[in-house]
Amino acid sequence: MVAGEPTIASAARRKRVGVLISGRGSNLQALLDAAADPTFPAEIVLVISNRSDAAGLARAAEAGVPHLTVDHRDFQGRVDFDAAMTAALEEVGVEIVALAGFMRILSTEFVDRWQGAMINVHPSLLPLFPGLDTHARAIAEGVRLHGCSVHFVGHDVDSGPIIGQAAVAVADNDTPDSLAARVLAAEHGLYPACLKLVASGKVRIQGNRTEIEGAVVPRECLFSLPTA
Ligand code: DQB
Ligand code: GRF
Repeated sequence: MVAGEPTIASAARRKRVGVLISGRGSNLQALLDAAADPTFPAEIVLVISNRSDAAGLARAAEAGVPHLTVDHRDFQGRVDFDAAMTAALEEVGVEIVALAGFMRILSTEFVDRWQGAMINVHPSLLPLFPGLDTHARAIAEGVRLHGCSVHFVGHDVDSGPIIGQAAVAVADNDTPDSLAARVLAAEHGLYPACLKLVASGKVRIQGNRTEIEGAVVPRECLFSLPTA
């Protein structure tokens, strides 16, 4: 430290994040927007899409973030495809992988390599409704609360310790699309908030649960009890 220079409190180096996408990239956009703040503890250093036509690639370009397509069809199998992604992520020193609408199931090898350092946003209140078509299934099951989860990626699809969740009320006249739109807006708030916690080293994995350092949990209930 140089005498006379101002010191910046807790100016820890920002964690280097790689984002994997397959499509629209609205969650990628939420992460890019959050990381545009220099005090955010993570920076997006690489975006990888398995599809060259993913709209999210243009969002990365617009934000000036390096981006590339790793097309799964160019590889013999999942392990080779995943190894190419790991190589690209390692080449730029990625420390945290964030899945954002990435639609390929990841191999055991890839999950092991990024164990505890890979997060995903899923459009349901896990462990309800893993997999696809979550909004239609939530409506079919008649739940009054639906929402989204951010979790560490485990070996089983949409499994792994949950970091945070956001709940959305289901209306009688919701369609899968109308419900998806409100859940998506919740995802855009939840995902950057969870990445911030992970990147600042505040999230500890304890078996299938997480513990958040310094967490003050709100005690209110969120009722979803429609009134006439
Ligand atoms: C996803 C969950 C399911 C799918 C995609 C993404 C899915 O079923 N896609 C159609 C099949 C495509 C294919 O053949 O690959 N959520 N990998 C592991 N664990 C996860 C989560 C996602 C993607 C890959 C996980 C994942 O929790 N091992 C994102
Ligand atoms: C989101 O609903 C996310 O939860 C799910 O895939 C969708 C991706 O949307 N995993 P986008 O590409 O981020 O707009």
